[in-house]
Amino acid sequence: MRIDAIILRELHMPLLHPFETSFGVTRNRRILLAEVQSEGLTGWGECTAGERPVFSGETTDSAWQVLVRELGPMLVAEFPQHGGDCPRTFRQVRGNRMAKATLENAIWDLEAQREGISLSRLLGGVRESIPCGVSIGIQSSIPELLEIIERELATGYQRIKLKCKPGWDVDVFERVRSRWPGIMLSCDANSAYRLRDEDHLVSFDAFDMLMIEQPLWHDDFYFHSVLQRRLETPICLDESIQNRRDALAAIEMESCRIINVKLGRVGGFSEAIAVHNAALERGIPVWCGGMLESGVGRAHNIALSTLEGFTLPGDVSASARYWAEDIIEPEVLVSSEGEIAIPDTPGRGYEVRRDLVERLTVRKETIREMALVA
Ligand code: OSB
Ligand code: MG
Repeated sequence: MRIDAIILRELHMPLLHPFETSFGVTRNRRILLAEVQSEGLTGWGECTAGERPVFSGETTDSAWQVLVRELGPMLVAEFPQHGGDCPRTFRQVRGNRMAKATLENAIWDLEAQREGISLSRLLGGVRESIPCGVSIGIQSSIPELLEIIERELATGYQRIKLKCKPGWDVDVFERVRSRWPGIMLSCDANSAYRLRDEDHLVSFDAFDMLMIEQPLWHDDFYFHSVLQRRLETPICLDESIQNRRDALAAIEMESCRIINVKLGRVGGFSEAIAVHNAALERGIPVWCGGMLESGVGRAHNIALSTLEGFTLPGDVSASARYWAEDIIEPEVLVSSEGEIAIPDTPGRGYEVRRDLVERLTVRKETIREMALVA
């Protein structure tokens, strides 16, 4: 495919509710979108980097720089036939996986449109609907949290994930479990604990959770394997898994029994599929994580979640949990059974609302192939 232009945009989108994790509070998202124009078609990609380098080292600003100076020019200089060609196009650039995923995922969207099939089908998806869970941030009081859980369960969500940190853990779990003994429950520490907390973490076993997500360091496998030997509850790795080799190492070392796959964190659809395949071959269930995405990233997460190994409910939930107005049409809707139906129109399956995107845009830059000067 000839790439005619890449248009980068930064959008300011206030979250409906502040989202608090062990590393801080997010109130306003700075969403970076890439629109890739090719032969009359338009593919869209979203960068999942945060506003600050606290989940990963990348940020909206760092990704913008790398896209404008490095990845954008590399992509327009080539004629990628497939989304799967992008890792080779970008191979010179180290790291910056969220920036890379922004463009790679847009090329997959374009490819699906060119082939006239849904993105899910192009990826090899097998599901017509996907099971959904919610990730609930740290609240200022337990009663407030209980009210939110009650509402999410009434909406139909199949799994409740509680963000936790020292001081917001066992007391919270106790109250939640005594009120809802049977729900599918998990927690996510985003690396808030250390080895000295080992006995404390072992006490989480009392709450019969589906998993404990990323309790220790963001870049660790070994100490998670030491902890997993003492825990009955499966550990799920998020931050630690940056590619297929990491997944293999973590599985081999028994650092985890479940893997969270995030498109941005692993660098795009190609590597996400590779992580999924490695886990599936070894009997390790995976699920799709979320990064407070707008509709574009959400559409990609939905397509990814249709792969065979995504057997657990993901953090892929309705647009209305995050935004007063999402930038796609239709919005992402979740059924009363806690499922999202997979669209079967060509490409990502959700239209981008250009008028709204334009209104939310605070910066814009177009990358084209450099004109040859005679
Ligand atoms: O660790 O899964 C995480 C949000 C931002 C950064 C990291 C994480 C999260 C979430 C939110 O848990 C998931 C969502 O998009 O709802
Ligand atoms: Mg996580």
